[in-house]
Amino acid sequence: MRECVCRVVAMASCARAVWLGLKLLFIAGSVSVNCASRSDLFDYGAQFGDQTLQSGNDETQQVHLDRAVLFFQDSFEKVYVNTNGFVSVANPPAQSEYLGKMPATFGIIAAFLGDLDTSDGVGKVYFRQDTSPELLQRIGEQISQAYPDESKLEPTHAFVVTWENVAAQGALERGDGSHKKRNTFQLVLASTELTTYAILLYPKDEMHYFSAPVGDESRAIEAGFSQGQIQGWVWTTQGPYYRIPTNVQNTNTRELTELTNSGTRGVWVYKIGSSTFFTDIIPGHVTTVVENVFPQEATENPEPRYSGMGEFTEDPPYEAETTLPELSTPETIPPEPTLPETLLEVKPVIQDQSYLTYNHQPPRITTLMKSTRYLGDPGQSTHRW
Ligand SMILES: [Ca+2]
Repeated sequence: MRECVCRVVAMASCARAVWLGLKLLFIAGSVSVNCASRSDLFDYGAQFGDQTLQSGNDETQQVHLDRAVLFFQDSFEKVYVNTNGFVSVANPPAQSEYLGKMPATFGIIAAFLGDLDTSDGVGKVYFRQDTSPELLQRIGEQISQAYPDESKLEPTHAFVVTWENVAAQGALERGDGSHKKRNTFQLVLASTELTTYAILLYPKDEMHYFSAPVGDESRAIEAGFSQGQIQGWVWTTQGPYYRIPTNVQNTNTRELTELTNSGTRGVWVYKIGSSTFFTDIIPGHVTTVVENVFPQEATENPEPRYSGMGEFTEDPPYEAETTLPELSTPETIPPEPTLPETLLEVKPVIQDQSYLTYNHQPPRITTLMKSTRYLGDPGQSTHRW
């Protein structure tokens, strides 16, 4: 009898261990699943009608838009796509004039601003205007998810720019393996008649560096919206600058892939311009992510981590990738194994006349017996019945 109970306890322990292992596996998977991946990017590439920016270290392409974009309180019918991770509303100067000098003196939407390079032809920069209903619907849903308290948005025009597998300048020549570090990210400008939004997507598994050279230094990548210089009647002033993702100075740009303001890690949504009164960038409101694989409480963005510029120079290790959520005892106990040995012990007990006297229901008795055996106390079980 005691041997049978030991076998049952061992089987239960084994099942519990397997359950814990599976839960750990799923939790680890859910952390990765809930970050944006390349498949979360909006469609791009030649098959979707994209144009390709000329390969190079500092290439710019002017694009005439079918519908003007609104940036802060101004309207622009032309934008400029550049190798170095940005779209601007004015023709940008040579990269030496603005790299490492944000906020720029010209209007710029900097998705991932640094000295990037597509000279080897491996990295590419795609862009297109798109008004297909399917794309606009998906964009509208993404924006509405970021502003749940506002009415459903229905954009009428989208400008999609994708930097695919772009390397940092100099990485191709250094020969230290850093040329294998390539980033893929995307910027979408979506407009209605009254408002323009920017969606920025940073797939975690496609982002492998967060610094780039400026002169002899390695500097952190910058991201943000800068209105540029504003010409007044008497003098020129520098317009507002909003730092992506959370407008905090010296933000660790790795947070671009880990946090969110739209409900999906690595996806950021901002209202960047309006034809009506507009004073500053308005970020999305949804900083929580609902875990989909295992039902868990939503996780909230931690307080922004501050760090000095020096920390960015060698891409410090990022601990979040190896830190898993704390495990707790599973809420659901694994199914009890079948207990043929236990049922054999029940037979003489059921024949006891005391059972008939109290008119207990057999299924309940069986359940109680099995439960008692499962707790591993054979002495109490046989004594009671
Ligand atoms: Ca460059």
